[in-house]
Order: sequence, then structure tokens, then C-alpha cells
Amino acid sequence: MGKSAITVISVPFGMGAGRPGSEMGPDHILKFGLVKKLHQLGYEVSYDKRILLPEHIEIAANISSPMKHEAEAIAISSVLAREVADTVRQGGTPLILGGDHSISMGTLSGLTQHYRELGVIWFDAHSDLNTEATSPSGNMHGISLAVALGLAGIKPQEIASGAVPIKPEHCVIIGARDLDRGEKAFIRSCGITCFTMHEIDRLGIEHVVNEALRIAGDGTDGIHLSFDIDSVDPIEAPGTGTPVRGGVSYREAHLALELMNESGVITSADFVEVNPSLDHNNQTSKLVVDLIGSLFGSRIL
Ligand code: B3U
Ligand code: MN
Ligand code: MN
Repeated sequence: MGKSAITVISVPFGMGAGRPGSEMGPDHILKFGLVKKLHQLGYEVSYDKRILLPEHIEIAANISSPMKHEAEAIAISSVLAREVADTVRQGGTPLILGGDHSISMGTLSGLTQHYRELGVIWFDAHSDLNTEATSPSGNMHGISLAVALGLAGIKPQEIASGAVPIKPEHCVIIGARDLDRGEKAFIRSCGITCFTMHEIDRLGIEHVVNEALRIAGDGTDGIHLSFDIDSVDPIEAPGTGTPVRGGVSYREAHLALELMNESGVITSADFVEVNPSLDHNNQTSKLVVDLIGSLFGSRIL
């Protein structure tokens, strides 16, 4: 990441998850010293942007949809997309704090108004590649990457006019270990790269991240990191709604973000799915602050 000003955008929205609590994520991450850490690293930081649901939303977006809170997730994403696009236009680096992972529909729709060939690194225990037709839960956070790729019923252009879909060959998933049947079929057929925990075990996180940076950077004009905290093992990150055992370790997570910082090619990031109501002594919120530090250049020595 370059030393341009960072614009922190809080999105206290949790209706896309199956259980409440992730709407408290941004306030907790800020409370545990994020801004101080970024200042210490030498960045100018603005952190007063907070995306809230508009008072009147088009509830009748699609009444036959099997997805829960679809209209709300689209509405919040539309507002977020506008803020993200404004930030990029003004030369700031957007750092979005969720909230559940459905908000990334907004992040990515906003980014692609500027970055027409955006690369995406999706760090997650899941792939969020269900569609309205394959989702087993009806939860919007499980379809957000499919929406961004233009594969779901909801299209990026409906979230932000002028948005374009991410190309599968520009998209890399890291950390997957809980994939639904429809998601697996899609990953096998579409040209997306997916480094599951199996590949991380075999190849090592350094190799995986370097490959991810190469693939997401090939022919693209920016790289967005979407970091779902459930990618990290629940022993280190218990404060999340859908924990899955066997995740990346504390050190692997830090090394991954340190490598991304060294590469200097990440142009934006979102950190999502922190659920403070499920956390143990705020360890997950504190971990996210430290992980964001690594992404922006914090080092042991
Ligand atoms: N794939 C499942 C579970 C899930 C996805 N994302 C999270 N959980 N956090 C689904 O509901 O689509
Ligand atoms: Mn996710
Ligand atoms: Mn996840």
C-alpha cells in the first residue's frame, strides 16, 4: 500500500448474516485503536464516514427472491458504492470495516466504476459464490462474490450504475474450507483461482499469496483485498458468525498481509464478519486492528 491518505468507511450492517452482531464490528475495531495504529505508521486517516440504511428503501426489489433482507443489503451496498467511488476519485485509499460480507457487493461496485479491470483477493473460509438459486441459507453474505462476478440475479449495475462485473480470471480465493455444492461446481468450471486450506498446507502461505498477487495483478488496474475474519482459525478469531475449524494461523494471516504490503499493489481493502457479541475478551476485534496494521506496513522489527 502506498502512503496516500486512508479513508476508513464504517458499515454497521449485519442483516446479510444468519445471526445478529456483525453490525457492531466497525465501532469495536475503531475502539481498539485502529486509527492510532495507522497514524503511527505515518498515514493521514479520515474515519468519520459511516454508512447507514436509507430511511426509505425499495422493499419490493424482488418479492419472489429466496434471499433474506435482499432489499436492505442492496440499499446499503448502493450507498457504500457511492462513498467508495468518491473516495477513489479524491485519491484516498478506501478501507471499509464491516459488517457482514454482503457489504462487499457495494465495495466492489463502487471500485469498478474507477478500476475497470479490478483484481480481487477474497480471503475467506467460504467462497460466497452461491446464487439465489443455490444458496442453502438465504443469507446475502453467501452470495456477494457471485454478485460481484455478475453470476447472480442481482447485478453490479443495479447496485451502482456504471459498475462492471469482476472477471473470474482476475479473482483469487484464499483460505476456503467450507464450500457448498453449487460453489464447488462453479469454481471448477469458471476460471477463478481457489487456494483452499489444502493448498496452503502443501505450498505454504508465502507461495500462495505471491501467486495470488501475480494472478490478481495480471492485466488489472488495481487489486482489492476482501478479508473475511472467518478465514483465520476460530482459536484466534472466535468472534465471527460462521466459524470453521482448520483456518489460517495467526502468523500465516500476518505474513499474508505483510506480503501484500510489501508488494505495494493493493489499492483498497475491506475487513468483514467481526461479530463482537460472539467474541472472547475482544480478541477478534484486536486481531483485526493488528492485521490491518500489517497490511499497511507494521513490522515486528
Ligand atoms: N455457504 C453458506 C455459508 C456461509 C457463507 N458465508 C458465510 N457462511 N459466512 C451460505 O450461507 O451461503
Ligand atoms: Mn465471506
Ligand atoms: Mn466466511
